Amino acid sequence: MRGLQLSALFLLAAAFLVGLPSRSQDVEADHTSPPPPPPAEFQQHYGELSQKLTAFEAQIDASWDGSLGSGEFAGSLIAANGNKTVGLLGQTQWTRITQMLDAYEAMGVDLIKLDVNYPTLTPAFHTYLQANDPPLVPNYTFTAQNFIGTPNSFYNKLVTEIRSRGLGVWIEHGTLFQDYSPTPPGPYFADMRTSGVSATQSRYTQERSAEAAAIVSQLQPDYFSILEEPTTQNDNFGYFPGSTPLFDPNGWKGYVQAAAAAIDSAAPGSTTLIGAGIGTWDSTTYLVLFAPMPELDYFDIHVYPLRSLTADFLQRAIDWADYVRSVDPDKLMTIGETWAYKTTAQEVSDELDYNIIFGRDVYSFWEPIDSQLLDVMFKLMHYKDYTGVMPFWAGYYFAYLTYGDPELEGLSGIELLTIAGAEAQDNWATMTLTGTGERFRDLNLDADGDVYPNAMDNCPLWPNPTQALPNWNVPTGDSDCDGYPDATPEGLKAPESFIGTIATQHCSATPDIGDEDPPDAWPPDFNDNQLVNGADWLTFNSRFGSSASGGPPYEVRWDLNASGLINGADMLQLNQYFGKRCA
Ligand SMILES: [Ca+2]
Ligand SMILES: [Ca+2]
Ligand SMILES: [Ca+2]
Ligand SMILES: [Ca+2]
Repeated sequence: MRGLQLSALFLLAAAFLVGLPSRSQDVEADHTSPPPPPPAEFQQHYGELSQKLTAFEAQIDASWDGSLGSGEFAGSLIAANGNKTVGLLGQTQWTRITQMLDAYEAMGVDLIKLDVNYPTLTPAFHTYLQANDPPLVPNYTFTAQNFIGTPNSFYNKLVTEIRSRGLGVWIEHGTLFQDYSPTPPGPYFADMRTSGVSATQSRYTQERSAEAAAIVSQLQPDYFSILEEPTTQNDNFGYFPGSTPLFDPNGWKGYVQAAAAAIDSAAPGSTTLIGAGIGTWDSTTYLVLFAPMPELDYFDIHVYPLRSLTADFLQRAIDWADYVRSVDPDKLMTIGETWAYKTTAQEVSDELDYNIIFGRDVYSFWEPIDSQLLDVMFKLMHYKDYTGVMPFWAGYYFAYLTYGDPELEGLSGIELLTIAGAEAQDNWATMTLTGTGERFRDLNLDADGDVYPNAMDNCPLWPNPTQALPNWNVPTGDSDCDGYPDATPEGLKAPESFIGTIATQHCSATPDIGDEDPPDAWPPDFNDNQLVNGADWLTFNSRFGSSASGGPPYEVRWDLNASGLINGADMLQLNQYFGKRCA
């Protein structure tokens, strides 16, 4: 199904997300206002995606017990996209990369994923480029050591930088895209193919597995994906006469074995987890071949289209995890790339115009879909115990464009991506997030340290590692779950912002009476002894009947319903807490 090779082109387009000047500096990213509704042109698309995500999320909710595994989201380091090759080497790009790492750290991300593309690390490729006068940067020195091999080589330096921040490293090894790299590999691959299928396979295996060995032995990533999307690798390499691909599925299995052996030999005793995998649109032949391989610590999937007319690609993320573990119970599962692909099921089943499809992602009206995909991926990760999940199109954490903006009229998908990418770059430098970026952050940050990230914690500012609630009613908007909302009244309850208590603290620090300076933490506990009883009730006596308009002894601290009066209605609120303790 040709349409489903699209994800390869997602990678390609990512090359355009970084390092290019903004062509339209006055196009504003829409990161403050709520996203607009989908325009008529995309209502069908939006409706199908929303319906599919909602149904799948409900399916997980019905089966998952809500407990969290060890899985974590990875930040997609698009600033260092491997297709940039020599474009990665300058100081300007280094600044962008470190700014993106700064942003990820602030968003609570602990694992960074990057792609490295064959033949960027292969000396013979650089020799070929030099001998064939390619359109490269002036004064460029043709050597693979620009990228790996010394402490100042780009990838050595990058991994050192990531490690120095205490972040994990996940590297996926792919193949450069023919037409979209500043060091086009097409002629090099064509030259290789002239030696015939068998000799080409041998040389490809030797060169690429040497790169894999260098990556693992020198960079020591936590995860190394030897291979993903094998059909994309065939496309990128180009075909022999008669449309013969570089490898068939068994040939790719042989490549994975050869690369794993080269890694073992170069990095004996390495603790890097080794994986390989396929897109959920790829043939299950690969699944059956790879699942039992002892060389692989993990099986990886890419998830882009949600469904076609005949296939449910999200469901495969459940089914394939179950299948792999039925074959090898010790095998880990990862999702190396995902994003919701903005198409109808009909379009996925038909041929697609990639340039048009890419351009769709840029609009802010998709924000609820992108955010919901993140929620779904979080739940799927913990439900099926995926150890790592990387949402791919990280630029949309930082900027979207506005649909209908006249400045964007008539632009191609790639042009739209370029503009959105430049906006994103500016915004990650200043830590400006879209709603999607805020959701990603809140799915990573765990403010109260109880393992549940803020977005999935029923009490984000009260440590409750079992998610058990206190034995009183918790209104909406009550982050510390002390019974009073943070900032917006709920029923008869004034918010803590009105009462003057601490909206981020559930309970007083000690059980001693009156030993803590105001403000109090728990509204019904007036003497900060972690207990609501008659002593708290008695504090009303001297203020009873006072009003805001009449002045003292009125104090907002006792006006628990914000009525402007301190009376029986406020005292009655203590009933539901009477005799109860906070902790
Ligand atoms: Ca938490
Ligand atoms: Ca909590
Ligand atoms: Ca409080
Ligand atoms: Ca008390």
